Amino acid sequence: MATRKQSDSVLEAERTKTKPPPLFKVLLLNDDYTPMEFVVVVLQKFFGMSREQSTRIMLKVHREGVGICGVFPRDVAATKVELVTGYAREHQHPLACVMEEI
Ligand code: TYC
Repeated sequence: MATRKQSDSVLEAERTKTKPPPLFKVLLLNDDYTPMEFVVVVLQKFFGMSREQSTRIMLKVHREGVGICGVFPRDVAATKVELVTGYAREHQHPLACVMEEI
């Protein structure tokens, strides 16, 4: 039927306009107090990195002030930030972990 066909194509046009879900970078920030070894362990424990990759990222943050731990959907990124921040506070370190939309 002509009417149904028309409304179907309107729905289709609206559907194809929906945006993909946003992605977020999770970043570590440098500070003067958190031990290097602690940051390396955080990257291994919460981001599944090898010892070698963790050390590379930790040194990049130490030298440049900031580094990317990974890119995730909003909920996953927010959970990583919470877990890393909680773990750092439990160990009395000021390590800062934040998320930023791409
Ligand atoms: N700058 C710290 C130190 O010299 C090490 C460090 C690296 C801290 C990365 C935080 O995100 C960080 N002990």
